[in-house]
Amino acid sequence: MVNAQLPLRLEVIDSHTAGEPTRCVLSGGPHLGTGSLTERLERLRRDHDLYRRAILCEPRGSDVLVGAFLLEPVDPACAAGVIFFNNAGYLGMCGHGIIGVTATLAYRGAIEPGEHLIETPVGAVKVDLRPGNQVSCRNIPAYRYRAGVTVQVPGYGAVTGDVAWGGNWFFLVREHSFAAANSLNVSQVDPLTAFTVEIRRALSVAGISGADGAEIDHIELFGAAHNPANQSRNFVLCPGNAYDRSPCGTGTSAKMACLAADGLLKPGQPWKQEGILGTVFEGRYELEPGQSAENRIIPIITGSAHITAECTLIFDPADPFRLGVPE
Ligand code: PYC
Repeated sequence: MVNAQLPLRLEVIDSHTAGEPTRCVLSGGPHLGTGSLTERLERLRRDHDLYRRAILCEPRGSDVLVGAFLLEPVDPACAAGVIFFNNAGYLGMCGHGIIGVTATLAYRGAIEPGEHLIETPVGAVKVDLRPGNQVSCRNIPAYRYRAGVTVQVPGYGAVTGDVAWGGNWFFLVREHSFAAANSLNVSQVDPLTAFTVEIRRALSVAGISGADGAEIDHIELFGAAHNPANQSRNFVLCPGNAYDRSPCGTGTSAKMACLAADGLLKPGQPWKQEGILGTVFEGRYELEPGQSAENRIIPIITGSAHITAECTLIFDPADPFRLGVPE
């Protein structure tokens, strides 16, 4: 780790999507060379992880922030490439983040309303920017990997859920005591976090993973929507133990993949997913030619973002926490 490589200043734009913040790094990030975004992500993780911590961790950032490095895309048809990161590591895709990045590109005058492709390490997504920073994102394919998996969670008992991919790996739980008590409320985030952290630990101990042994790093609980206009409410635990303030774009994608696999949601049918703050992502899905809803779906997630800051991060060489508070 070469600390001298961190610049003195970095330009960022902050936004929030349905309450969940995104910090977009416009320039001055590490030189990651050429190659696919997956290759560049590996270089970032291996050689330049100090950027992630310095930009996102305390005292400059917080556990809640998701970062987005803007990069040159490989495919010239794409408007930008992006690698998402958080206090714990890197994300394949990020639904609220891609909406925030799209709003940021529009704020900078880099894109006009209409359709654009944005490259991520897990594939290109298509965004449709409309007035008011309303963005629909045609996500990468989502699918349910395993249905009805039961895990023994110490202190809580048996918990059953589905394992699904929506751009990140999720364990999705419908039946739990918080649903019965109708308490997917912001006042309950401490017990909800404690419960979901234990579920994630239990999945890891039991060797329950996504495809190819991938870690299930997001846990999603469902309950009744508070607003009858919506279909469901969720609580989502993110990898670094923060909870998603938005309804989680990749989590809503994973949810629709499970509903589609169970025959409970048809192509084109709207799914309004309420998050823990009551904000909403509107989802629907399409099928690729030759695919059935049991295999994989193409989720389309709509939400809107607001720009909250345009600023310069300063990395004072004399600052003992220049690289973030050590974990
Ligand atoms: O919206 O996909 C999402 C997301 C993932 C983690 C935080 N937000």
